[in-house]
Amino acid sequence: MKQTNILLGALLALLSSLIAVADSSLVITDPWVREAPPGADVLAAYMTIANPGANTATIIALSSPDFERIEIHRTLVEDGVARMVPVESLRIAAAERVVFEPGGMHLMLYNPKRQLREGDSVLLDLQQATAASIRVDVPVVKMNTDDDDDHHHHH
Ligand SMILES: [Cu+2]
Repeated sequence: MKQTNILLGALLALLSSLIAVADSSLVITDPWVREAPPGADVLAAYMTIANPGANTATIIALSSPDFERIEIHRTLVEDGVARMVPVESLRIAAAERVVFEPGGMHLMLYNPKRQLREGDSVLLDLQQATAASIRVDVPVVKMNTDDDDDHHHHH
């Protein structure tokens, strides 16, 4: 009987360590999609993605039932001119976080399949290289035009 308990304890310890390794979930905070004028064929989304795990996480693709295509963009300023550069895959080191914000990194959402207004929400799926994909429910928010620092944002 005592032998059985020891085995059971060892098995439980093994299981919990396996679960700890498999749990490499990213933590998404403050996600929002910026409301665009009616008929816009591209919208931008912002969020903070933190990696509380012990391993580097890599986002290899994003998709959404509400958009045809999603790209990760970095904003580069060269000679005073801002331009957007697609990022093929996004690596987030252990205990690091990546901030997507107006004027910086952002998600580019192409060809919305419905009109999106403030108060709506969209689903985004973040596909990871070595972990399950993450589904995020993202509200559509109207950005205050007074602090519009995103005027370069034309395609
Ligand atoms: Cu962009």
